[in-house]
Amino acid sequence: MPTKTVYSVCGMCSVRCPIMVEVEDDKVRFIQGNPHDPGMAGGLCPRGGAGYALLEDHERPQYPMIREGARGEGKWRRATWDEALDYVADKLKGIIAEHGGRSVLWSDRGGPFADLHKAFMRGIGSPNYCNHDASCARNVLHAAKSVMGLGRKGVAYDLKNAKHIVLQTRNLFEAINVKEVNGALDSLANGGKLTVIDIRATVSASKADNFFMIRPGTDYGFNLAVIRCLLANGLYDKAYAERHIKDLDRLEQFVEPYTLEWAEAETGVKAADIEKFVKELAKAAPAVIWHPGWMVSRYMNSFYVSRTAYIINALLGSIGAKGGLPIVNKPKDFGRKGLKAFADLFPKPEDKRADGAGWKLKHIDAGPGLINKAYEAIESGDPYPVKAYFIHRHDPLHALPDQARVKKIWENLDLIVATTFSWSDSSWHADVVLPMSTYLERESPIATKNGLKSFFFRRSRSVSPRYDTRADWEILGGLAKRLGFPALAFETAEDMWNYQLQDTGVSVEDFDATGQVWLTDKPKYRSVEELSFTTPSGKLEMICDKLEEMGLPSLKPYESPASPPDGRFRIAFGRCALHTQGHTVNNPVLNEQMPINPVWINTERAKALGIADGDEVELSNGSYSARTTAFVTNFIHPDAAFLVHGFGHKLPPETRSRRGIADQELMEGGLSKVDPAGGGVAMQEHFITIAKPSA
Ligand SMILES: Nc1nc2c(c(=O)[nH]1)N[C@H]1C(S)=C(S)[C@@H](COP(=O)(O)OP(=O)(O)OC[C@H]3O[C@@H](n4cnc5c(=O)[nH]c(N)nc54)[C@H](O)[C@@H]3O)O[C@H]1N2
Ligand SMILES: Nc1nc2c(c(=O)[nH]1)N[C@H]1C(S)=C(S)[C@@H](COP(=O)(O)OP(=O)(O)OC[C@H]3O[C@@H](n4cnc5c(=O)[nH]c(N)nc54)[C@H](O)[C@@H]3O)O[C@H]1N2
Ligand code: SF4
Ligand SMILES: [Mo]
Repeated sequence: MPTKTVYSVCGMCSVRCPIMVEVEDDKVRFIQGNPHDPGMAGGLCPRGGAGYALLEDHERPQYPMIREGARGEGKWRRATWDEALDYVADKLKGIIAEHGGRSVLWSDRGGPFADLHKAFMRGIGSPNYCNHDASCARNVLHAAKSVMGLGRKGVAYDLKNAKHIVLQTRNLFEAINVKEVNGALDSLANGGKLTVIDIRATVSASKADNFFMIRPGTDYGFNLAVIRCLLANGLYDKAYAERHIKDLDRLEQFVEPYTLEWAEAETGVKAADIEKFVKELAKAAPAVIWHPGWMVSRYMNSFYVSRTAYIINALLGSIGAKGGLPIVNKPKDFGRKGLKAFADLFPKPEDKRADGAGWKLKHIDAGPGLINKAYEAIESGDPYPVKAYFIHRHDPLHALPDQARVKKIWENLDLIVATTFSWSDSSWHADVVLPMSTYLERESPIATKNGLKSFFFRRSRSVSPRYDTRADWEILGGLAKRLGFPALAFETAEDMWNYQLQDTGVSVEDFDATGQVWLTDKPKYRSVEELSFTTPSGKLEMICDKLEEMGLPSLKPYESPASPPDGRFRIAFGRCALHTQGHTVNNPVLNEQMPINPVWINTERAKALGIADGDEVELSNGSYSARTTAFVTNFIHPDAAFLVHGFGHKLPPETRSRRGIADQELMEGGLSKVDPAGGGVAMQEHFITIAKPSA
């Protein structure tokens, strides 16, 4: 029998599902989805279930460490927490005295707990808080803003009530968010349709009514043809468009050349199939979700793929609609007060951001900026020197292309501090490693999940730390105290939570029963009449002035992507259900189930190269090559070579994760290939060879 049931929050990926942890004698016995949350239905994904193996893994950083040898050499000195925090604080004080608070850069993985990190940066006096998103969803965010004014999280995906879900560059059933999976399954069970547009057949495709295997990089052309088909055939929602869409006539003129026949030649999807599909959409409207994508740092025009996805949703009247993309509610929409932000403790720094977001790059959201652009500032010293870097829950050396170039850029830094709970290329290359307790051994700040219904949720400590590790609020509090802004140093987790909860009418004890506090019983939808958008015109904008002012077209003429030259393949990548990015490959339970990432190759292409399923193959971009096994299949487009991201680790402390290929290593010069409108790094603009190794 468990002696304790703890309601908490999963930390095996950035989704952060609510969980229930059964604990006996300070050991985790079982983890499941929080049964009190209707969206979870008690379920969990395989990675969430494997959390206990992370907790007990001795191959993770166990105590604070200070570098002794050269960066990345792996010579460390064990330090006490006081020593390590004093070391970081002293170094920082020197750097700040010489270059100012603005010379400190931070990057993390974003998410609901980032308020604490932003406050820490404000305490230091730096505007340079960045997250990982330039290599994830920045193009989607900027596309959303360019059409709706709202960010991508300003609308929800009402999957459960959708009558037709379109997944374009989105593998919902393997790139998992448990509640989204459950919502989509509910839709399918109720007769909803699913269309998948992908370069390969995924688990999502296996459940689809329509699966379109598209030529890699042609999605923008596909979408333009869909828009033309909707408009030319009067299949769009005219009353909605009249009320909410601005410059529809300019859109209509622009899409004129993009016929279905043109799209067939360009994308490889039959004109008649696209037409049938568009008619199905019009029939299901407005309960349609055309997913604008999640990981779309892929092409130089990925921003326009997402932007046209939002435009299609607008034409179907699904932005704001039940079963479509309803507007997300915040606590104030339910007459409630939100959490008090830690960032409110300190004034907003006046300096401009080093990455240029919001001023040099006026169309780029200043919030978390662009980490790759911040690196350019480290390199050039323009607009000012950047000398210290906190890498928190982020592995940029693995998440961005051009590892060698990034390391070179980092040579300009006087201090690199990594806070992490598992080893990563980046923490191995740091000057100081501050090991964090895993999510099962620490509390986090209370966070808000906004949606059709909003709620607060709390991560509690399930068990005591196995090693000499600390929670992030303890680490940052320790530094804040030493750096002279003790307001961020909370003595206990309760003190931190009480700060956040002031004036909300909610108390810390209210979380004890289920880990969550819902701010309403009923979901709130807005009627078509009630909808308004935060664009300058208050409408959904087909022409976005902010882009135009930067010399970037709102409606960009389509350019055909290059086909792979000289028998090469276009590199493509994505997720699998068993791993999270680069940080679960060494997890003993998950590694046992999937220790390597085979490369997907089309059967005909493989045959021509003499490659059989399961053969060892060598992938090369000319200057870098690595080996893995081949997965030969009809279910991938002949132009593409697909790898699950996250493999190919070479770190000494990790013994299980050496197999497979690091896809990012094959993207030479990739740090500078960036979608100019959306800011996302364009990681699939690279070609590689595949061959049987000669020896
Ligand atoms: N080539 C290529 N590049 C990619 C991708 C790809 O598919 N291919 N995917 C992109 C995408 S979608 C993303 S989101 C990024 C992800 O990039 P990252 O955010 O860098 O990836 P992760 O491996 O999830 O996490 C990085 C580190 O954070 C640590 N960590 C995880 N959780 C916590 C925590 O709660 N606290 C602390 N302190 N540390 C933690 C882990 O130990 C890990 O070392 O990579 C992007 N880059
Ligand atoms: N299990 C698991 N779940 C996760 C994560 C994880 O690491 N593991 N990470 C989380 C994170 S950080 C993110 S960002 C999301 C990512 O969620 P998704 O973006 O849905 O996941 P991906 O697998 O990166 O990419 C989706 C699909 O895009 C396809 N694709 C590649 N090129 C093209 C193209 O040119 N056109 C089209 N139409 N499709 C293409 C790939 O084949 C892939 O199936 O997943 C989240 N959930
Ligand atoms: S999707 Fe899986 S790994 Fe991610 S938070 Fe949810 S249960 Fe954990
Ligand atoms: Mo991501």
